[in-house]
Amino acid sequence: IATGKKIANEAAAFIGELYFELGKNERDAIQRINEVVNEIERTGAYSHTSEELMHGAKMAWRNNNRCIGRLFWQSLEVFDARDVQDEPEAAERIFRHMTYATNSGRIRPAITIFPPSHSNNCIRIWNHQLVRYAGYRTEADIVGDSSSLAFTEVCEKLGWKGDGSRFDVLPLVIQKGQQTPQWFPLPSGTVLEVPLSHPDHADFEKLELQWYAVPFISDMELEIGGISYSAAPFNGWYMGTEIGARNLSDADRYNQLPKVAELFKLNTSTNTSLWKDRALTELNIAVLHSFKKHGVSIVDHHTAAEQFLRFEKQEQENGRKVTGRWSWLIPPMSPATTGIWHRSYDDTERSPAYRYQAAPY
Ligand code: HEM
Ligand code: NRG
Repeated sequence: IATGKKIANEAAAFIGELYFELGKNERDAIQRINEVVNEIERTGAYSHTSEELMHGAKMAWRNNNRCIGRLFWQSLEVFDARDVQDEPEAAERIFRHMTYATNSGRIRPAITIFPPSHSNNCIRIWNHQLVRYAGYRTEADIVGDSSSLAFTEVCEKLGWKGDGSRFDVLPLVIQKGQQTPQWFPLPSGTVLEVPLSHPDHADFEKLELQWYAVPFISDMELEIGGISYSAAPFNGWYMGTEIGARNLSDADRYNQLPKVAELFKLNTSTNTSLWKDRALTELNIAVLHSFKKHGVSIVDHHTAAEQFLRFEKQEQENGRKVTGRWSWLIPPMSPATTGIWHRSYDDTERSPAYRYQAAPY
């Protein structure tokens, strides 16, 4: 009863907000709230209409304090997969999402929403992102992406085996209820990758670096009006620094700054040459150049920050407050060159929301 009361309160708040935002009739809102409260009393939960699901997923993006890409929240494509009954069917919907979103490089933001947590058909995707590179611990060091070490072991225990390269794409791992998870290789056509080159240094290709085109976050919960969706993978496009200033450059990830410095013959014997900063700049130039060259959507951090300031203005014009987490919104390169650096943000979390959930392994 207590949890029913909590869901009902959250449902009422969400539906009130949705009807107000979409400029709908207040009496209809009250009627829908009554209907939902009844359903909760009868069954302990309620089912979202397509409109509630679609707008709720968009609101959750708009509410995410850590996301700099929120200007485009209204353009999210929502795939309703609440009818999915088993793991192979879920995998098939995911592949369709990936093909739609990748769109040969003209990336389209999208989300696929699977049955809610209270459903018998509830599923959980074990991958952190739908596309990620494996990480292997060898005697000497780590090959591949160190942030995938634990999950790579899980995949191996399930029977998957990678080639052992630096860029092995991990399989999709889906669990229904409390059953043993099933794994599926990603069909080659669903994964677009970009080999990295530099606009004015031909030898950059010798580093043999690459990254995948689309970030699909697949381990976060989507909560809308008190209903939790434990599988709701979503994607936008990359901001260049995510790849160039973190994934490929963090010392505990691909650690490529010393390699880039060597290629550009920088003086690595002293910090005061700022070789790390110069290497970081060249690497990030290569990321943006390569994505552009291969026709894959990407945004640089200056443009993304400008877009975020436009988002703030747009929200203000619509009478909504913008919340944000400053430490995540500022880009990891030259942050003080962006307007975000010079502002402060209220980090209050609002619902609908994308939230972290405990790893299933
Ligand atoms: C976080 C950019 C689309 C939801 C972030 C981050 C960046 C970013 C740079 C910080 C990531 C990090 O530091 O690891 C973008 C861009 C998009 C986009 C350029 C292009 C359209 C989306 C979409 C959604 C979304 C479509 C959901 C519908 C989130 C969430 C986080 C986040 C939930 C926090 C992730 C976490 O806490 O690990 N975004 N985003 N973003 N974004 Fe976006
Ligand atoms: N930094 C992570 C991805 C986090 C989400 N970033 C986005 N999301 N751009 C990485 O793989 O580097 N998105 O939905 O577009």
